[in-house]
This record gives sequence, C-alpha cells and structure tokens, in this order.
Amino acid sequence: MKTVFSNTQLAHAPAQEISDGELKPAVEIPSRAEIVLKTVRERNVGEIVAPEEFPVRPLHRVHAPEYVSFLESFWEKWTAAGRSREAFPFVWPIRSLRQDVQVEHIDGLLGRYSMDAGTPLGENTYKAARASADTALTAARLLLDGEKSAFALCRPPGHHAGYDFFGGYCFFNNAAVAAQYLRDYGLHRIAILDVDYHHGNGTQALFYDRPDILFLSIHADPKHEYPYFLGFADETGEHAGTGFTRNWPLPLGTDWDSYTPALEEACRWLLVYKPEALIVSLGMDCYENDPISGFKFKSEDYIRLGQRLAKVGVPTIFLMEGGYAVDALGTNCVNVLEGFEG
Ligand code: SP5
Ligand code: ZN
Repeated sequence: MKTVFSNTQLAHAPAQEISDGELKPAVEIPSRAEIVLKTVRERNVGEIVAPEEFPVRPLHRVHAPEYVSFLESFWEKWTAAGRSREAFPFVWPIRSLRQDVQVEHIDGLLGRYSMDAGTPLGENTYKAARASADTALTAARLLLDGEKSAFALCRPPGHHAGYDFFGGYCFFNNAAVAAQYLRDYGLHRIAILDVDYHHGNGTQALFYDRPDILFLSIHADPKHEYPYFLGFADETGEHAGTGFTRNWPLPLGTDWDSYTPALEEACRWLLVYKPEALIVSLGMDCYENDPISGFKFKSEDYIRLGQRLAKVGVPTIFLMEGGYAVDALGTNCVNVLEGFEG
C-alpha cells in the first residue's frame, strides 16, 4: 500500500513537555515519523508519496475557522508579546468563568483554544499540523480514487483535537478531517476505529450526534488515564447519533489476549454498520515498552491487529496517532500494515 508523508511534518519539533510536575523531554518528536518512514522503506511496504496541498476548506468542515486562524497566527502574536520559547497554556475558562468574553491576550487565547498544558506549541507547529492533515486528506483521496488501502504517516497526531481546541499533542483532527472529506466527496457511511492507547476524545465529540460516521474506540480506562474526562462505556452517541459511538475502556495492564474481546466486538459493529470506508486511528502506544502508557502489546501482536482488520474487508486508511517507544515504532507500525496486506 502507499504511504503518504511530507518532511514538513517534521518541522514541529517540541523540546520539552510538562509531565508529572516537571519539564521533561518531549515524547511526540520528529524521530517518531522518521523511524516509521525508514521501516516502510526497508520492508518495502510500497510507494511513498508526498501529500497534496489542500486549501483550508476541508479543515473548516471540522474545525472552527477562528481556531484555525488562532493556530496560524499564534507564533507571530507570541513573539510580539516578547516570548521566544515554545508555549504552554496555563489558564482555562472552566465552570464559573465567562465563556462569552472576546479574549485578546495571547495567554487567554492559549487557554481558550486548548485542553491541557501538555502540548507544546512552537514556531512551526501550524505548518506541520497542516501538512499532517494534508497527509490524511491525501490518503482519503487515494481511497476515493480506488485504492483499497493507504497509510497516512501523520505527525503531529490528531485524535485529541476537537472543534476548537488542541491537546494531547494534537492540533488538527486528521481522522475527522479525512472522514468528513470522504463524506463530502461521495461516501455515505464511514467508520473510525481508534486503537490508540488514549481515548480519541476529539474525534468522538466531533461526530457524537451523527449516524453517518461511526466512532469505535478501544483504550485505557479514562478513570486511570488521560484524557480522564471522556471515553467511558456509557458514551454511545446522542440525538441522531445515538448508538453510533462505542467505547471499550480497558484496565491498565491489558495485553493482547485481554484486548481481543473488545476488538472482536468492535469488528462485529463494523460488520453490522457496513461502512464504505474504514479509518483506523492507529496509535502504537498500547506497546509494552511505551514510555507513557500502561498496556502490554508485544510487537507480534501488531501483526495480528493488521490481520484482524483485513478480515473486516472494507477499504481502509491507516492514520498514525500516538506511540512513543521510538525504537520499536517503525516495526510495530509496519507490522500492522504487513499483517493487513497478508
Ligand atoms: C496522541 C496521543 O497519544 N496523545 C497522548 C497524550 C498524553 N498526554 C498525557 C501525557 C502524560 C505524561 N505523563 C505520563 C507519566 C508516566 N509516568
Ligand atoms: Zn495515545
């Protein structure tokens, strides 16, 4: 299958992140994409193609235009305020604070358009995030043009980003942008299966009231893991989307054997729904040696994951999300793709 990737995605290169009350080395770093690309080459997955440059319109189908503009103009405003290092939000308009004020201060804007303090924003974040979304869109385009599968080597990832906020290392919701694009260009039923270790809160929220985009997510129980405030089993959609969201929160320590029942159930939902396309939000952070996660997948398990998804029998886009054990990331990711291709 084809892999879509652009070097522009490497330009977002955060140095540090706030974690456990300290500034620690960032984990969502360019070498993640580089090692996956290298392994795609070494193991001959297929042709590597550059993304098309899409206009901003497909982003506006999913994200608030004011949010997109905020990201675009962020660095200029940040440096105009005399700051030069990467930025972290630190104040948010939560309960009892006013939601209706027109925020102008850059520190207020950072809080207005974010969900956490763990996602550094730098000089090149916007252009890298745009390129990452272009990569997802190009993979969607390949599917529309008749390919049976494609791999979007997205970075920065996307599934935590919502209508008007960034967080969880995500800025544009690549999976959501691709799903909406497939809807806008002729497909009627899309399924998103999110196998990242963390719940895809952004993707879920974007399509929560819609029956045309099924959202299925298997992840660490938010009772014990980020993002803490979404991803519980009782979230199943609302209004016209009732029944079109499903969550399988699993305990810390979950390994392949204890994961499979949830995966089988998710695959049954896919069979019933009969999507015209499947988007896999492919996080590799269920891996046993992931530095920030608590599941126990082995590298071979990723082959099994790919094999199982192939059996669903639907045109599929794999879209990279998380996964921070850089040394094993290429192997694990390509294991899924090879398992899928058989
Ligand atoms: C796309 C994706 O996988 N985003 C993950 C965002 C996780 N953010 C929370 C990071 C918390 C890091 N601290 C973990 C400490 C482990 N000892
Ligand atoms: Zn994750």
